Amino acid sequence: MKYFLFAVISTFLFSCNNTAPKNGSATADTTAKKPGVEVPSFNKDSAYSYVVAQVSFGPRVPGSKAHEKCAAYISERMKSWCKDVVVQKCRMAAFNGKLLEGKNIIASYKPGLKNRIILCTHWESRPWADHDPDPKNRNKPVDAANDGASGVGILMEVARQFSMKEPTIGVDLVLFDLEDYGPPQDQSNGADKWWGLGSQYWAQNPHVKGYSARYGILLDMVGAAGATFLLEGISQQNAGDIQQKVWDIANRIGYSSYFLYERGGMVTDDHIFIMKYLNIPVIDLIHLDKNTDSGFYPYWHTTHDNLESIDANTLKAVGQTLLTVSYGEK
Ligand code: AHN
Ligand code: ZN
Repeated sequence: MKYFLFAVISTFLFSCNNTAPKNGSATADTTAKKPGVEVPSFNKDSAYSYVVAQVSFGPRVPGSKAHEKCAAYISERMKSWCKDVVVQKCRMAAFNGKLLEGKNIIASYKPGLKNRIILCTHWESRPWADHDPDPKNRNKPVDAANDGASGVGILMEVARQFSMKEPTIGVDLVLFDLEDYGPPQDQSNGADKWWGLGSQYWAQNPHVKGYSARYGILLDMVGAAGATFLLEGISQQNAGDIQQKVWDIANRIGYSSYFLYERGGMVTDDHIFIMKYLNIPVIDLIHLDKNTDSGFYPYWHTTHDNLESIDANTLKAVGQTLLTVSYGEK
């Protein structure tokens, strides 16, 4: 677990959390019904096709043609499903002195409502596969089918579902740029600030003045075959009640093999900046694995993070859970 960084953020709220499942006998019922709430079926083939489309541009590395084309693709599709889309441009300095041009893409449903939640992920690719087992590959960019495209594919299908049936509450789908441009070696404490540059910008300059939301769910590496979502530590400390609710819903609707009630490490990710600057509790729904050196999904920051590692059934488990959470909120 040596790559986990321990963020010290003094403004975090604390909440008590009991991680025991409320119902240990979740069934394979994927109709996803809560009394009185009809939840549409998340289309996994649709989500998968959006992952394929992104990956087909090539690695979406900041500054590249693929990055520019993919931003246009995502924002055009989102505009077709949502009338309130903002493409927020930002310029951020990277750890290596480079100035990066970023685009955060925000689709807002019922923007006038104060009662709202955030569903977010990052869309761009890491420029270096610095954890590839083969040293020759470590300067190559990452396809980022999982660490990038998977979360976006899911949120695009969520947007398409919302276009057919709006949730009761407001929802912001926020696709961050410039998440994955952190320094190539493990530089332990102090390197946190070089990750999540797009979310740092948005959290300090939200697309709406005085922006707030009840809570957020961040997706990170949510498409691999056999993914395991452990209870990420910073989320547990600061948004334990949200984490419990999401895990309970996932388990209730049949996804207990993905959503494990097992504590994972603490991850420096976009959620910490939303909590720090906007004081909104956010959980990280992230593929963690205790059996890898990194603690992450086995192909994390390698050239093997490509389409072959993606399974539409994992997209379904996460997407159906997000729809059930969203339509269940009053
Ligand atoms: C660190 O490696 C410090 N954080 C991982 C955040 C991340 C990168 N998630 C996906 N890619
Ligand atoms: Zn990454």
